[in-house]
Amino acid sequence: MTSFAEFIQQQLGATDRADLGLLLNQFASACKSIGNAINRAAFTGASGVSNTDNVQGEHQKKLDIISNDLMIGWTQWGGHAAAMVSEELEAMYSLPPELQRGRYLLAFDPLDGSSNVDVNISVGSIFSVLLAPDQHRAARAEDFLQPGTQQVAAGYALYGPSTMLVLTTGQGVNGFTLDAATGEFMLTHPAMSIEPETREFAINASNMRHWETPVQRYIDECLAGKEGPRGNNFNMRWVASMVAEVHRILMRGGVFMYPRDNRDPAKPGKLRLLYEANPMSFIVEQAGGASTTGTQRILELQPDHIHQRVAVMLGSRHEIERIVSYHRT
Ligand code: P6P
Repeated sequence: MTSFAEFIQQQLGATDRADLGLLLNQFASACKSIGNAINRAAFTGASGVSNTDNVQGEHQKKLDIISNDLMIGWTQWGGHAAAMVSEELEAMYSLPPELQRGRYLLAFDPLDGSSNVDVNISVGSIFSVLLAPDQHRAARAEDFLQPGTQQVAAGYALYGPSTMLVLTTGQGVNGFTLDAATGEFMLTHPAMSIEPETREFAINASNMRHWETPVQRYIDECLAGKEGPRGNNFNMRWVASMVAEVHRILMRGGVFMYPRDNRDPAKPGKLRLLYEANPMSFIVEQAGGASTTGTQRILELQPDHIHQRVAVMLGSRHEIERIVSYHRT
């Protein structure tokens, strides 16, 4: 069975992006450390909340901060990172001056779904990699404001019943499972692809009264079941952990929706574009799925802020096409 390091060597070793392969190995090490910190939190006192909020105004868990520190610590030393953006940091993270900078911009959510971590429900880490536009100068925050189509790699770790790493470098999607006996991520899910059809959707139904009409119509039709216009019964899931939802969709199809709602017209959605929507959209499209705001392909959006939020509807292509058609009528 192929290890993550062997796979990266095969996929990138003989290309002009061997340095990206080294960086991805550092991401893999960071995810192993984060998974270990989560698994041992009950013994180390790392459970529970810190007394701080992040830029999103969310109460930070101690593990949010620990995961952020681990993600930075593992990736900043290798000489491949130009700068970083994290859900947990308001400003762009510039590398300490004594460290060698590389050509890759890293954007990540170090612990996604962390509201689940203290109740032992799956959480994850999400990362996105872009090329720095000018490698002859220190990176600036505006360098991160590239459409998702510019990503050179994206991936997530899922800390669930098993710890997995799922990755794309633009050549399909591959899944790796951590072998605790060796500490290696092993290629267990090659060439992952999303079923174009599905009868399963994921949305936080408690927000129903705030949804816009096309979303309300789509969900109502799913809920109407066999007797309704879809002529089929549908199933619903909501884990409140995007990584877990996207992984389920990769494994058995489905639709994940976090639409904009009419509570705050200035707020186009909850999820963040640079380190949640874009990496997950890259992965989903590489696996044959689709990802939209309802009216625009997410990967084509031009970001205007490093913590910009966006509506997200992604998954099985035929269902996403239906949702987009409802936004046109
Ligand atoms: P809600 C986690 O905070 C997250 O960013 C995603 O992982 C998840 O899908 C969503 O928010 C959950 O949001 O409003 O249901 O708690």
